[in-house]
Amino acid sequence: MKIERIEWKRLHLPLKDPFEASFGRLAKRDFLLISVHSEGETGYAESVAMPFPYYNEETTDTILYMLDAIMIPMLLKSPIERPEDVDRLFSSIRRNNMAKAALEGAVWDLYAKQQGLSLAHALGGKRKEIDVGVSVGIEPSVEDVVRKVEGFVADGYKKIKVKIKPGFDITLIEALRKRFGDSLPLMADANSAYTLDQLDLIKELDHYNLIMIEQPLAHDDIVDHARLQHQLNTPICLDESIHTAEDARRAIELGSCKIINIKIGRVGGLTEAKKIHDFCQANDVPVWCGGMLESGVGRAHNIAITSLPNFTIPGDTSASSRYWAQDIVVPEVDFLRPGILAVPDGPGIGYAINWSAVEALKVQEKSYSH
Ligand code: OSB
Ligand code: MG
Repeated sequence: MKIERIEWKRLHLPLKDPFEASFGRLAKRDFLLISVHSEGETGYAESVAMPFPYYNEETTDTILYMLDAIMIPMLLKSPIERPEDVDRLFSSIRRNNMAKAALEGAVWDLYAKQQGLSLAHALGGKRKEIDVGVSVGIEPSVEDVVRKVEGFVADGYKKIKVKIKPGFDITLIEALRKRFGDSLPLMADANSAYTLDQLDLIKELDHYNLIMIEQPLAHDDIVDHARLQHQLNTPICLDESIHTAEDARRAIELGSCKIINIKIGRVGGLTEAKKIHDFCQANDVPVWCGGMLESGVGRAHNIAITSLPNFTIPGDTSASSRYWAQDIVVPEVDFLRPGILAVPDGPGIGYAINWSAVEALKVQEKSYSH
C-alpha cells in the first residue's frame, strides 16, 4: 500500500458532564482525528492522550509534535505492506505510545478496508457482539455517584467501574453495595492514588466482592503491586503499568495482577494490543478493553479489538450518549440490546465520519503528502 496523504484535525469535543479521576478533571476532549489515504481508501483513528500529563506522560501537544516532526515524515517515506510494518517502523522510537497508536490504528483501518474486511475480522476477532460496562467518575458526594450509577444500571451496562481516591473509597463502595446489593458487577479504579502505606485501607476493599481493583499503586510499579496482590483476595488489574507485551509478561510472572486492562493507545497500537491479548490468553489471564473517553472513532477501534476471544470481561466502551451530546461518527455507538454493542461487519472500523460535526469541532488541521 502506498500511503499518499496523511492528515490530522484537532477537535475539541465537549463532555456532557466533567469527568473526574484521582489524576484530575476533564470538561472536554482535545484530540486528533487522523486520516491516512491510499489508493482511494482512507483509514481513521484518533489520539487518546489527555490534555495534561497526569494519566501518562503524553499530551495532545506532545503527540502533535511527534507526528509532525518525526512519525509522519518517517511513515510517508517508508514502504508499508501491512499495519505490523508501522509497528516495526516506530519500534526504534522510545515510548510515545499514544502517538504511535494514532498512526498505526489509522493504517489498520485502511488495510482492513483495502482487504474488504472489518477491522475486527482483520485482527482475528470472531465475536459479533460484545458486553460493555461504564466508567463512573468522582463526584462532589457519594450520593451523586450513587445517582449516576442508578442511571447506568437502568441502561443495562454489564459492569460498573467507579473511580476512587483516598477519602472517596470505602464509603462509596459501601453505599453502592447497600443500594444495589452484592450481585452488581462492580469494580474500582484508583489510577495510582495509593501506596503500600495504606495497605490496611486497601485490604478493607476486599470485603465488598469487587470484580477487581484497577491500578491501586504507582503508575510505574509492578513490585509493590505483587506484594499487594499476595495479601489481597480481590484480583488486581493493571492499567498504567502495562505498555508492552513484555511488561505484561513481567507483571504476570511476578504475580502483580490477575487481570490486564488493554488500552490500544497506552500500548502503542493494535499490533501490540493483540500481542498482549495473545500472551494473556496463553497464560489464563483475562483481559478487557479500557477507554480514554474516545469519540466514536476510538470506540470503534476498541470494539474491534474486544472481538478477540480473551476479552472476557466487559470493558469501558460505553455508548456515544454516555459522554457526547453529538458524536463524530454515523451511526453513533449505541446498544444493540442493553449493555451490548454489535461488532460492525462492514469494511474497516464500520462507522462513517460525520464531517459536518468534525468541521464544527475543528480548531486546527494539517495535511502531509509525499
Ligand atoms: O484509568 O481507565 C482509566 C479515562 C481517562 C484516563 C484514564 C481512564 C479513564 C476512564 C474512562 O476510566 C473510560 C472511558 O469511559 O473511556
Ligand atoms: Mg484505569
